[in-house]
Amino acid sequence: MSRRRFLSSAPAAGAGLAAVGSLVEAGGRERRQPAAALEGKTGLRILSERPVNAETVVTDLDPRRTSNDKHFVRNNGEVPERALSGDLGGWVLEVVGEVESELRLGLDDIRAGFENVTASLVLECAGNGRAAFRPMVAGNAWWLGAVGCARYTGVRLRDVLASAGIRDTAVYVAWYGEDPHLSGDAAEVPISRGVPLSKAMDESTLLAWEMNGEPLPPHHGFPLRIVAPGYPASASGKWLTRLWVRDRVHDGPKMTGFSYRVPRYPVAPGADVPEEDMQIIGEMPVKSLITRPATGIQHPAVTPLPVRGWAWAGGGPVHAVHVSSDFGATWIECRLQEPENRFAWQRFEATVGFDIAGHYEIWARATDHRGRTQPMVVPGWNPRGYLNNAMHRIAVTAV
Ligand SMILES: Nc1nc2c(c(=O)[nH]1)N[C@H]1C(S)=C(S)[C@@H](COP(=O)(O)O)O[C@H]1N2
Ligand SMILES: [Mo]
Repeated sequence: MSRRRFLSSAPAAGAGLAAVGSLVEAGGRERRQPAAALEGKTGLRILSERPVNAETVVTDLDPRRTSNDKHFVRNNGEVPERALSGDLGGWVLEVVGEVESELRLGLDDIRAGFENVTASLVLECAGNGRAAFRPMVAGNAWWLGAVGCARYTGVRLRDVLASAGIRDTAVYVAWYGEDPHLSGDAAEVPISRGVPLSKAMDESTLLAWEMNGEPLPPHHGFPLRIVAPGYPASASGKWLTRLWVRDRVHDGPKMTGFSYRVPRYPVAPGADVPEEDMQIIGEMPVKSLITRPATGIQHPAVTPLPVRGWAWAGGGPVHAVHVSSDFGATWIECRLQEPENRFAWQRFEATVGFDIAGHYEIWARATDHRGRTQPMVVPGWNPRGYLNNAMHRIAVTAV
């Protein structure tokens, strides 16, 4: 049976999940399915195969660093031929626009020309958690797993920009990649986003060629990508060919309209928001995930249960994480580790106990350095379902 037939005979990815009204993760309902388009990937939950969109199962996010085979994939177009073949021939990165001297750099020029940096960095799709919005919204029905923390090696974007010489007129740094548009029309660009100059100049914003010690895998942007941690992962351009330093906010495909933008003011669920009232998403909100235990487990009521996971925030370190095993009536402060480096996620751990056998939920709630915590319910409905940082809840049966 062909891959296409196999997939079309399967139920729509995410359909079962989207039907789950509760925020409790649907234990046992996960669909893990191999697909030829996801070679090099194992056990991801596939949302679509063309373009490839696949998320990580939450318990697979337990290791400190998300491995290349488990990291979520969010593609807007096709994977470029070059990324599949690994052929660098003819590849250059152009740096153009509001710079003193435009650059054309090969990968060796970049590696040898600037200080090399290695850091563990969280990338989270702004649409992570979209499946829980009601009314439902269009787009990939990400549940919890469109996030990962991998170790990237590259150079600082700011060093490359500085070598080109940034003009006073520069306000935004836009990128273009070589991923073909799904239409097959070479003139069309699937996505071209960017970051404000201040974010481009942040020491943690990288041009990376390595992910967890290996060349960037085909799905993750070979040969070079931006990693702009803290911002929606859509800002982190893959398969780079060109950086365009701009004198205005970039207006490439998926920068404008409703893409990666939210209303400037809180709107009612289902509201019809005028396009001019939408603004670009910047720093991602504080969030956490319980990676152990798995939701749905049975656990002896007399034995304390260790709980752990990761917490992160787009604007700085996480200040505290609390867990509750009584629907939020009482909270325990977790042990919280320092991040491995800026924009790496932070390990939290706690031990919860159960008085009597029965059904429990464990909730986790992180607080950022400004004192903002995760909401208990799905926050701020918006037309495309971005920025759902509701607390993660898992179910445990104490027996
Ligand atoms: N060239 C290019 N860059 C891209 C994309 C894309 O489709 N093409 N998708 C963006 C989006 S929406 C996300 S969430 C991240 C996903 O990165 P990952 O697939 O490595 O997890 O890449 C971003 N960079
Ligand atoms: Mo994304």
